[in-house]
Amino acid sequence: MKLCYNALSPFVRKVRVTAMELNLMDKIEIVDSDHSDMFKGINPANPLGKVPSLTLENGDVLFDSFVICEYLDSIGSGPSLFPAAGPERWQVLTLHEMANGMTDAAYQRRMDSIMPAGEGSPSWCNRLKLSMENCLDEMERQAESYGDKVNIGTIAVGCALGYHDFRFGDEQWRNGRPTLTKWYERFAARTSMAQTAPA
Ligand SMILES: N[C@@H](CCC(=O)N[C@@H](CS)C(=O)NCC(=O)O)C(=O)O
Repeated sequence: MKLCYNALSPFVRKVRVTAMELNLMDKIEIVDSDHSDMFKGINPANPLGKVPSLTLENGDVLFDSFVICEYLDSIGSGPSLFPAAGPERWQVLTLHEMANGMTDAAYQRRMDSIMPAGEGSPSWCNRLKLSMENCLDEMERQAESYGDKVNIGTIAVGCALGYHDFRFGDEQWRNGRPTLTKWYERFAARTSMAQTAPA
């Protein structure tokens, strides 16, 4: 399988963490994305122009990161990262969606900051920042319940916080969020997280 990839993308990171937790990395070939023209998109295999995408042996192309993670879960060894049924499934998928949405808001803010002069929107970026802060507050309320769970929800939270540190480290999300801080310290030390951290 070929994973179209970018070393700094938090969405690609989520896929790599998932693949490592499921012992699948040796079945995945990494293909670099195309950065020749960011305005045409960085991945020709995906009509949206985004990474990640996963090209299967039969030529089928999967995206986005959530679909790829669920596919990997269906073929991996190791405990499933997607609860099969019942309330736990919906809790984990909703947690994934919150963390992924926070990552998406952070990514949009980052893109806005590198747009040509005059093309950004400070008021829209403030809205995105508020959404990120609300998600962090909700994560702080929930963090006790994350415990040592490794599932697609907690992986997405780990990648969201890692991306926050990477792009918005000066905003210091740890301030006033001791439970989340403690949880993240442990989670970020997992081999899958440590080996995929953006440099
Ligand atoms: N919802 C998508 C988001 C993917 C995404 O936004 N990827 C960014 C990199 S972090 C990208 O490829 N951006 C390039 C572009 O939009 O041209 C997913 O979960 O895979």
